[in-house]
Amino acid sequence: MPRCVGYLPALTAPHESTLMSSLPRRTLLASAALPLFAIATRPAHAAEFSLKLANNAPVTHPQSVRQQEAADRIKQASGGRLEIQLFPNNQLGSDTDMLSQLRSGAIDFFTLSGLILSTLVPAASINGIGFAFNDYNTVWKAMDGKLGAFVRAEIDKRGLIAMDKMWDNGFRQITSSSHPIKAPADLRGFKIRVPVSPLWTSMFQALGASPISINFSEVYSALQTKIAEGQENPLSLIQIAKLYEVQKYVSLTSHMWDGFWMLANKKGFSALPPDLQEIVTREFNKSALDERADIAKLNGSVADELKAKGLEFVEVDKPAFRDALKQAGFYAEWKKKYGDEAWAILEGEVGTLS
Ligand code: X2X
Repeated sequence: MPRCVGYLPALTAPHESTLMSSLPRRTLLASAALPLFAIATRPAHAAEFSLKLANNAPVTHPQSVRQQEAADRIKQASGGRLEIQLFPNNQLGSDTDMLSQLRSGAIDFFTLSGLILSTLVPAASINGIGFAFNDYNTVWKAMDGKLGAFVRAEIDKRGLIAMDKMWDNGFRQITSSSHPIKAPADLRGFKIRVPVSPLWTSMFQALGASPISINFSEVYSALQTKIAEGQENPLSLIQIAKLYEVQKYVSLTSHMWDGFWMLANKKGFSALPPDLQEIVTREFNKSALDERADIAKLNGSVADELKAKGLEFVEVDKPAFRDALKQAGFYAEWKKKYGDEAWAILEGEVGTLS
């Protein structure tokens, strides 16, 4: 208090009038200077557009690595005007959460499995039909060709944009912690985690299993705590996400091929100047091809690495799984769901299925 009293009289000292008269000008100067100050302190290279890209893949997965590279090239090619920040590994939530965020515009780009996207765009799961694809040549011919174009047009109707080139996830294989899966009978009552998608649930029900829908963000812990006995994913992901730590056996069923669409919120993407849209499209498509090559390379070595980690590889009666699906009416049911046009495009690429 005494210090305060001592201070205040100084302001009301004889030279008070000088001080007071100078105040309004100083205040004026200060307020006028504020916006200038704000501009001056903005980072020199602040981008004109700052967008968010999210995925469910571990940071070391080729998907995340190649997406970061795309973001770096986009920044460079746009002269720093467009900055894309990558949020990998479910940092922004589960696939289900991120799909909502993409639709609301909270995130701008998101890579999502076509099968999970089918909760919004039913036709988008079509590439996951059991045993439709035998090899990568057929996959890329279809997804870079008529089947992919058909699905992208369906995605477009739902307020999202899918870039031309799909990213590889891979041919999916069944893992188990309880017993080896050799034939469909081994799946009876098997508690298998599947991603959130009607096609996945339907397929494993048709095979006699007890599928449980769980987002990828929860898979490791679901397996660890035995909420699920098994799951199915490509070998590359089983390795990168360390699922071998909580699983004992892997069966090379290759029961479906799964890939990721690079999705954009249509409203947000269309608001970008055309030259930036072109850069983004070009660089994401380029990185998708790089990522496909990475996975192809990984596929050559990953089985040995998984064996070395202690995962036991199981011989399977693959045709028996396909026959079981047929007998359960799986193909007939899904042909009806997709409709004749879509089914004809699929069969045009892979041959007769039903
Ligand atoms: O959720 C999965 O299993 C994953 C990572 O393969 C997909 O994104 C479909």
